[in-house]
Amino acid sequence: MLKALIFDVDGTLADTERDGHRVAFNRAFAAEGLPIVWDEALYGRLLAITGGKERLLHFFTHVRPDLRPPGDLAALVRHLHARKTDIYSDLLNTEGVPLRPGVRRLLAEARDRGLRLAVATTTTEKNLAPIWAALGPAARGWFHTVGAGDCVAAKKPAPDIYEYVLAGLGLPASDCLAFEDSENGLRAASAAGLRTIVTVTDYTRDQDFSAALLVVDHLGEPGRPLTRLSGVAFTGDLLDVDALTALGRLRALH
Ligand code: XBP
Ligand code: MG
Repeated sequence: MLKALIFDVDGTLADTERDGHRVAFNRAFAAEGLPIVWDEALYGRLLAITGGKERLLHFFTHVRPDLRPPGDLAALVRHLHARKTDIYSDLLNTEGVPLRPGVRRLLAEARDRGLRLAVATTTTEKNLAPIWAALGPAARGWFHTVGAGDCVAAKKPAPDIYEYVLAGLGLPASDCLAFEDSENGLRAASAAGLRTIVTVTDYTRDQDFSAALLVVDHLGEPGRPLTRLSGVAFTGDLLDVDALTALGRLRALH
């Protein structure tokens, strides 16, 4: 019996990586006088590392150690990431939040139909404020449980954040569906026992989603039908609660 929907944030609720997080990282580098620019292609590769602090550490350690400033790297990473996080909030508050197709529609219907909502994200909790604001004045209250960033020790693809959220929901994985955009996220949700629907992004469309229940380009809107890319044979134009309830009765592809 489908009782809850668990959403990833970046790439799933909103398309925030290329023009949001990436731009914020670059503005933080510039603000700190560092000669570093993460272009779209490089950032797409760096997204293999989840977590902004972990991504920065990976960059300075394994990608461009020649650009690593002198001194305590862990302290530099914490400082840079805090600066980036402030810039990111300002950026989304001024540029707007690119909610993905069908997100607002599905969240509203799920609430009307009594499904619990939750968030399971690697991003820093402070980065959720613009998302709540974009969804509506009381949107944070729509979500029964929010798991974000450092509330767990191991980030995606580890299952920790999804296990944290399932515990918060007080539901078994079998009563829930997860929504993700990336292979790291799919691996995390699958490892927590969750059947997962993937809505791909430009950065993730070529990743391995063979463990997903269903892979689509987006959730669909009236007049803007989704395209099924792989997974179970779904023929609808959009994913609504009735469609998800039917999908929730299917076993994931493993
Ligand atoms: C995506 C991530 C995050 C963001 C950057 O999170 O991996 O690290 O790229 O945010 P998800 P931070 O897809 O799980 O929502 O810099 O705050 O980590
Ligand atoms: Mg994501």
